[in-house]
Amino acid sequence: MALQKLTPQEQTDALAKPELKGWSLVEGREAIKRTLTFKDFNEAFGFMTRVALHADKHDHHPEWFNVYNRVEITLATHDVQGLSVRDITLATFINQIYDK
Ligand code: HBI
Repeated sequence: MALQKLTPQEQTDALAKPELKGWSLVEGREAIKRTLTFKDFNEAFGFMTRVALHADKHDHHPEWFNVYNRVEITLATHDVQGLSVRDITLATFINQIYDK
């Protein structure tokens, strides 16, 4: 079964779930975003390292920006030019380690 693009309803339903707390749709793009803040750069980069290793293992990579203790993350699936279940799964993982 090929990777499917999420419908608008599926996007809305996914974002309403508690496991996706803090995530929202990007204006004008089929993507989701969340901004995370940490105690300092060391904590932020340690988080990014954990996410990076997980992303590479699952072959699904974030688009992100980091300055000091702030990490801005955007998730989308290039292969479907939109959102897929992979983005929901990665966002859930990110929340699990951030919201600990
Ligand atoms: N990461 N976010 C994201 N979206 C993709 O479509 C994607 C990826 N990482 C690797 C990947 N696709 C590969 O499967 C193909 O591009 C080769």
